[in-house]
Amino acid sequence: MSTIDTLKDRTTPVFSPDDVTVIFVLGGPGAGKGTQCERLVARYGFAHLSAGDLLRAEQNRPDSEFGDLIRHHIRNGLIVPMEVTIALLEAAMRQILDETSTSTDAAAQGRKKGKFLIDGFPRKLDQALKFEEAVVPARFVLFYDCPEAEMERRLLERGKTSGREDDNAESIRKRFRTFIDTSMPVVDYFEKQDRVVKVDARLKPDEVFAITQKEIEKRLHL
Ligand code: UP5
Ligand code: MG
Repeated sequence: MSTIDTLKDRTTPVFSPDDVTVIFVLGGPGAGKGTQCERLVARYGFAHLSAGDLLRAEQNRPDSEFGDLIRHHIRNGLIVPMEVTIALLEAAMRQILDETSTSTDAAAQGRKKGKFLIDGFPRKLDQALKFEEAVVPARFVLFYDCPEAEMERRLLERGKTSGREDDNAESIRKRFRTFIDTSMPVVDYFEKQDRVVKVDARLKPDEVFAITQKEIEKRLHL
């Protein structure tokens, strides 16, 4: 991942917000970020980049030098050093932007226009600052607000079949702690800039999506 070497010193964004629209999708573990992103992709043709999914894929890549580091952090609900995550996100964005797909379906059109949902990132303030400085500033944050008891219920239920190494009671507890201590300050940071769209994530998936659609359409003039 050559981006890692250049990221540290880079102080201007590699992508222009004129060409690339980024929405950060945040919320606690199990709040429903992935579920809602899937629907947004189907409806509006966003490209969906889940930081967690990208890290899990890198962890499982046989030649990766970061496999053990990522596994350790994910199992313990810790935040992987930002250089790794930002490099993965930037590479995935570049690949999508470079795609010369001739497909005319909505998803491909959206990807060509560079509309990205960045799911589960930034979850630490240094990541937020660096991404906006060196990759591209985000338009706003979509924040799925859900009580811990409901998130726990969902994750334990999913854990019966997901195979995710962090869907167990102990990892879930650690993920919640990190979310409160480290990730909520990111939401507060954007909130102070009036850049947070808060959605009640306790409702049924369809209801959460209806609210999400209203907010997205208003802000992006869709
Ligand atoms: N479900 C969803 N919506 C529902 C609803 N409205 N009502 C009832 N059930 C609902 O949903 C979770 C479960 O709930 C599913 O079974 C779903 O059907 C149901 P999902 O949409 O998957 O929720 P999501 O918020 O995406 O939960 P996820 O577990 O993915 O959240 P995390 O934020 O914990 O996981 P992520 O993959 O983003 O990160 C994992 C780890 O990677 C982190 O803990 C960290 O160690 C590492 N990481 C970094 O280090 N840096 C990063 O930048 C990102 C991740
Ligand atoms: Mg997810």
